[in-house]
Amino acid sequence: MTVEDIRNVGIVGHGGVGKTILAEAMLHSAGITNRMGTIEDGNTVSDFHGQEVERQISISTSMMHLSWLKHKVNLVDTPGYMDFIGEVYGAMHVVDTGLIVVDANSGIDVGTEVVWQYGKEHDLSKIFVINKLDKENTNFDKIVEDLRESFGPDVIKVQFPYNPGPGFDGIVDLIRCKLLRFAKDGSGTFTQEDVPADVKDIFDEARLQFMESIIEHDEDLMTKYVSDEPISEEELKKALSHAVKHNEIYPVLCASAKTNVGPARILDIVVNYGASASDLPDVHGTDGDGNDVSRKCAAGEPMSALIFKTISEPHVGEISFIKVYSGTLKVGSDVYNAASDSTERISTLFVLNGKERKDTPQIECGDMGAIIKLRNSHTNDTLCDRSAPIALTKISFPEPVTRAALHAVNKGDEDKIGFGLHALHQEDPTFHHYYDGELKQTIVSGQGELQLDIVVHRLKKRFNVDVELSEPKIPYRETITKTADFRRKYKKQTGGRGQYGDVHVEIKPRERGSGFEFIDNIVGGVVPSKYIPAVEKGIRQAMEEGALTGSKVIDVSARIFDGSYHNVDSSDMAFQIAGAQAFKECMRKAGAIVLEPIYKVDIRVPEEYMGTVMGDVNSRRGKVLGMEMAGKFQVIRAEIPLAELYKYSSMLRSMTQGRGRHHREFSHYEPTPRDVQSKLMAAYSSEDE
Ligand SMILES: Nc1nc2c(ncn2[C@@H]2O[C@H](COP(=O)(O)OP(=O)(O)OP(=O)(O)O)[C@@H](O)[C@H]2O)c(=O)[nH]1
Ligand SMILES: [Mg+2]
Repeated sequence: MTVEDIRNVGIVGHGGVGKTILAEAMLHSAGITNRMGTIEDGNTVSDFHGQEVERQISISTSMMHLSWLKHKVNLVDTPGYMDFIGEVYGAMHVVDTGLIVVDANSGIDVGTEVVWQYGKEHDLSKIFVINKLDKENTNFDKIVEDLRESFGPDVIKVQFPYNPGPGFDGIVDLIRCKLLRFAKDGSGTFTQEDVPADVKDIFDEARLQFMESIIEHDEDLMTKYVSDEPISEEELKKALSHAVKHNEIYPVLCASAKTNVGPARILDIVVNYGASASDLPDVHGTDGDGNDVSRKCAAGEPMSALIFKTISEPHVGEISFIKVYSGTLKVGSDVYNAASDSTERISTLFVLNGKERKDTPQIECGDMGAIIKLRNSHTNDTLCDRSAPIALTKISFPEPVTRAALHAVNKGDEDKIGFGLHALHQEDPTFHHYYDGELKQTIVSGQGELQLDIVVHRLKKRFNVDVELSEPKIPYRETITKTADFRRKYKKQTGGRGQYGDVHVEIKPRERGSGFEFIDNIVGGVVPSKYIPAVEKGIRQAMEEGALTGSKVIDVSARIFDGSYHNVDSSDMAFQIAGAQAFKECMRKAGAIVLEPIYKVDIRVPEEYMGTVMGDVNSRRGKVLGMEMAGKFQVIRAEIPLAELYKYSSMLRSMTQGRGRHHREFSHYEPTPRDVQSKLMAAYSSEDE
């Protein structure tokens, strides 16, 4: 196989639209399997992990491959749940075509938008598949209209269903100008008939629109068209292929994956019109000195390959999924990883069909596969020729939208947990963990609660440790509302040398977000300048633990303007203590309040859920800042206290039947309402006792 004969196809889209079953149908059509598995029986090629079978959703990207019309097609089935969006971004980073699957009942969903957007930013060639056309109440034309409205007029209908609904078996194909009639036995084969008379008018109109869209994207054809010269089918097909490969036209195709109506023809179109890696621009990266370098997808180039995903399998260890971008990756070779500055011996290469692995001696550029037992290489690392080092452009992963505190169930497991968390982060860079010294908790964060649950499950299964998740503490702050001053004379006379430090300190509120300011207003050396840093240090120490809730004090200015010292007894220590105590006393008089972190939250939901979601934002003490339409969605921009955002992504999912999505970002600190402050103070004083 040369690179032109390979198609790397990512199957992407909203949750539950039928991506895994579409892959299943394609594998069956290509003779890879004897029969199609089902989600309900948990026996699909792609969803083979225990948790996938149990929960009946995809969690992990799977790789499969088949041969079609003398081409090799690599299928990369991705999860649709937003919790696993990192998997999708990884896959979309390396494939050449994105098959965006849309449910014929629900149409465009937040997941459709997300993958469209990512594909658009990365210049990925895209084909839409409207699936589940065997269901009642579908409206193919309306969905195509919505797609064009949301994603532009270059979305074009290349097929339409002849008899959608139960019994669906006919697709009118605007390339072949035929009705394709699919076998009822689920084999995926089809025969051709003339376009039936009852849809002839619809066909004529659709075909004209289809032709015109292609012609618009090709100057030569355009010239011919306006001067009424004939355009051959061959010319039209060539122009279509060029436009699809170069991301200028986005065909819409039909399927009922479950009954295997359509997938075979989708494969035809992917092979005949879809991009191979050689159609894409050269890939970029940086060399050892940080200079921009590029690689052509050609056999003669130095080898480069990107690890876009890692999984860990019992009895096997780490499996790294890769795409080779240039040159050839060979078993027995030594490759270089610039990120870890290490050399790895390639002992085994695989091609995969779900969990089934087959050894292969080499993987050519433009092809994909897997490596086992790399020691120092992780997701997003590049493997390359040592003589031509390159770190390819990395997959950019989204910021976390959920956080939780993680605790060991059994004492003494902390080291094992730390090790496990680190390994899980290297596998899945959208999962983060750190120990928060302020909150004294291990905080884990990611793209959703389900992702965090899976982490807990993996820690148990692979690292044999029990952990629990709970609501994490909130990093509250304290500040003051009034100016106050206090003079503290710290004096101790013990046997030998005594202690003496005397400071008069004034504190003032500062603007929110402006931080701490220390002012030295001592005149005439009443406190010698050598002790001033100790006073500041004492104040800063006192600010670490405010009096109300033990939280950090922020946005205060502290000014020392008077005091005294003792020739023998004064010391840094004495002034530090005096400074800290003076500050604490000032705080008591300065109308201290508790501040809480407020997050800026963007919530995207289909319009029908807007009322529910807005009501819920209000009940979370949120402030709605604005609303706008974005395609089919309403975007609500709000500010919500972090304390009210625990498990928000799950709540939003259940409020919107999985059709809402949110982003969050820290905004600022704000005073807590009085009742919240009282509760926090009560909790702190009982904790103190
Ligand atoms: N009627 C009908 N049901 C389908 C079709 N394709 C898939 N389904 C069903 O839809 C459900 C979800 O299918 P999956 O293939 O798991 O969907 P998915 O997009 O892979 O889901 P995630 O990976 O979890 O996002 C299953 O119950 C399938 O049997 C179809 O063409 N017609
Ligand atoms: Mg799936």
